[in-house]
Amino acid sequence: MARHLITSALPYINGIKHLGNMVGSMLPADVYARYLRQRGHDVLYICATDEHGTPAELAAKEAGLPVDAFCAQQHDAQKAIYDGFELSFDYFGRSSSAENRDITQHFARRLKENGFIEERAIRQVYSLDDERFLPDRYIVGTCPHCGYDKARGDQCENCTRVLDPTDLIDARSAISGSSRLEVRETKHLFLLQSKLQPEVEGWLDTNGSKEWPTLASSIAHKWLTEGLQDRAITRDLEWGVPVPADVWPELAAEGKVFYVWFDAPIEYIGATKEWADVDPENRDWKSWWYEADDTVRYTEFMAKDNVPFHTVMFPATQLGTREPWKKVDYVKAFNWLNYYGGKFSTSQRRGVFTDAALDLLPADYWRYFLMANAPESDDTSFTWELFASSVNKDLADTLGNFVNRVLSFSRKRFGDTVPTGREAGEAEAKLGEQIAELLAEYEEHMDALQFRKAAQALRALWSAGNSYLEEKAPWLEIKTDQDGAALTLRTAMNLIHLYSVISEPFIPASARAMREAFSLEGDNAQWVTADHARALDAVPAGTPFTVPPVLFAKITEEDLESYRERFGGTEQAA
Ligand code: B3M
Ligand code: ZN
Repeated sequence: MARHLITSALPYINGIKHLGNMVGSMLPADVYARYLRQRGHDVLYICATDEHGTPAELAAKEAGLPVDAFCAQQHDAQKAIYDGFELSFDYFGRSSSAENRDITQHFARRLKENGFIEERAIRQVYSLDDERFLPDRYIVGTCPHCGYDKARGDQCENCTRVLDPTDLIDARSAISGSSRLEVRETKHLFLLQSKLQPEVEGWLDTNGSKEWPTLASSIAHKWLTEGLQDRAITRDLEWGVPVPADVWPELAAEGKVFYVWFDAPIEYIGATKEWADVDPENRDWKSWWYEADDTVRYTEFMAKDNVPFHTVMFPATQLGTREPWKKVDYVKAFNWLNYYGGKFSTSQRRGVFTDAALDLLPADYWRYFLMANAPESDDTSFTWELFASSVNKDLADTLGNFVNRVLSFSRKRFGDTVPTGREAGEAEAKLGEQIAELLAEYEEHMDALQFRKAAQALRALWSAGNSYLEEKAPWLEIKTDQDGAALTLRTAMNLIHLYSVISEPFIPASARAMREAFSLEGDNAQWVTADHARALDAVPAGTPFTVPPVLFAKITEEDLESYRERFGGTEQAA
């Protein structure tokens, strides 16, 4: 048994997330966490809302709320949606917590003591029309590297290069659009990443970044090849982790706070402490993060634009403390999920948002579709047509129909306990072999965090049940061989139980409904061994069962029509 620390990139507080955000971080992390728990590992899955920074301040202003009240409200709103998606966080914290403030300040103190933070006077962009300093991401312009014309002052969304606002061509304020910008002098703290570069490189090379998916390791190496720049880690904002006055009295008096990307990754630790502070007697945050031994394996989930911060900047921050903080072992990064080939857009509300998705259909439909089509090796597109066909074919026809058909037929012919019938024969032995093989394949992909392939293997397991049923055709068998039909149905019911266990990471609610059809002791969700799977005997003859309501309703042509109308389809593609 290993200890698995899992984090997914912290959803930003400024609004409800779309399905692209969901599939690029939280959902795969949840699937992985559930799988590992079922296999008996000690799992700690931590996430939180990322609450600091300019977008939070601006969104609060727009909502007419003080920023702390806005964040509290939005945190609850996001949390309710994630509960709806059955994300099984061990803790869902807030980067504005006291825990994160303390740990962030601690990090800054240590970095300063070790010579990795320096105070520098910088010239910063001030917008005359907005009457304020403009944070990097509120300056937009053309990327000098790729020519993208909506690049932000901190990073180009198109080529993922990290930028400085002064790099931008034709810079203007993202708030007012004004280009009456002037540069004024002000003091800020800088993280001396250039000094930490060799250590970060050393760490990356010795810590198995070679096993990471290419997407993560290539972005990390590209960043290092370009050379790490020292980076300002403070901002002139009202909302954020204050610069500690004991170390930097002048900056603290000016009200400077840390840059959101400085405190956000530290919140992975902060939220773990929030989790522990709920029940300090029984929960220990330090053993996961500080001097953690080899039994702790740390996996991070994120979309590709977040990779540089996690593979380079956060490790640099950790290394610079000269303290034994746990660093990431495996980075699972995702490409974009598009909406009909164009971008999902939070600001333009283009695409499907997580709240609307849950209003429309149960979480399992989304969970399954998103994971089966996860943008792992490439960007993928959400279309309603693809979604409907995946739900109808895989969930409704292959899995749901199997469950209902087997249980209803058996009840009709043999009553409401699992029928006894004959001993398993050749067909069952063959099925058992096939199931054991497919299960091994499924496990291999799950262990490798290859979710599309895992979903494929899962589908193959569901299909194997259908083939067996078609081959044995108990509805015909029963006419001449009662015991044979009973055996077939008993075997099929054991498949249903097996499916309920192995489908749990993807579709937890439906898996529960399937399992609860059988009156067995305990919850029986623990993973099945190959032998167990081969024997197909978890549900003995005589076990009472019920027929659950239809597991997955099909999406009809009319449904499709109405979704396309409500959410917009191809015509809006950018
Ligand atoms: N909040 C994701 C984003 O807003 C960012 C992730 C932080 S993870 C430490 O793009
Ligand atoms: Zn670019």
